[in-house]
Amino acid sequence: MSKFSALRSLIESPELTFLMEAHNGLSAKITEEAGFAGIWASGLTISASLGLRDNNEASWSQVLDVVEFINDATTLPVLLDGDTGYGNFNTFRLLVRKLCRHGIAGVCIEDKVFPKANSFIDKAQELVRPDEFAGKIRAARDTQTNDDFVLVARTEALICGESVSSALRRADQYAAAGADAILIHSKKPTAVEVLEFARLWSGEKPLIIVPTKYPDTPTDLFRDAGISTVIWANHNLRASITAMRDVSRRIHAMQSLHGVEGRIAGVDDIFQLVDNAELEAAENIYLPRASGGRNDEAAAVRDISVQAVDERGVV
Ligand code: SPV
Ligand code: MG
Repeated sequence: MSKFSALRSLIESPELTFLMEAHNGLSAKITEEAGFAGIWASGLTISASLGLRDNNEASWSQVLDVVEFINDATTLPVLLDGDTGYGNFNTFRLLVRKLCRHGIAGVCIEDKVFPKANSFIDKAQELVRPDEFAGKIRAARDTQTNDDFVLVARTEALICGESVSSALRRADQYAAAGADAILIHSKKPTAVEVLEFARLWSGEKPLIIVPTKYPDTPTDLFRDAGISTVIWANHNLRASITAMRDVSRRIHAMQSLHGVEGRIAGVDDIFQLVDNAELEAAENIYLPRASGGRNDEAAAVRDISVQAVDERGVV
């Protein structure tokens, strides 16, 4: 099964499915190791791991570079957080063409104005006209070069203070324009808004949620509401920030590694995650066996030179 169809089956499956955040190749590998079936390549965490803000400070081609590393590092399908599509319909269709070429299984775009700000930043955010956003969806559909490429339309209507009915109207338009699924985002501390949205949703297309701000809602409530997919959007990065702060502060304070070794992953763990064993096996296949590699070749050249010198009787 291709990564495109793997993501499509996850999103369309009647079972509740989960996508876990990754922001680089390593976090993608850890996500796969944990047992997840798909990856959310988060705009927030990719930006932050580059030391940038979630305001489109990284260009779309820089994001593409990162998502290629993520995709190459794992067998899991990746849904890229494509923000607003990095501009108008034209930049978005260029992105979609590249994503298809690189085997990235899907993209999610949101109906805010470019450059966007993170949904949880406490300041007014602006939506684009729904017909303009629908045009982006249609442009992507006309551009994708794999039939199973997944296109998720995210409405930020609730984030921008609009009503559930306004969010539903937008979602209807996006579904009609060809989106495969609707992501309904909320920053409320409970799931009330998204559950109300799900109750009133036609069910025509699968629903996706990001429960970052309502983390204590029991997952069964999402299941019972007919949600298709839950995205755990930033938890690998946040966990690594906590761990890196802890070890950095400890080593700085102690001026020593004493007591640190047992608390962190070993160097062997790194070798295992990036699959050093595969390179060793490949060396056995592809490097010349008898010579044992470069050092032996260099030694052979030295032997020949010494022999030549001997024969001239210099030594
Ligand atoms: C992201 O992970 O970048 C998202 C989700 O878009 S949120 O940060 O909640 O907007
Ligand atoms: Mg984002």
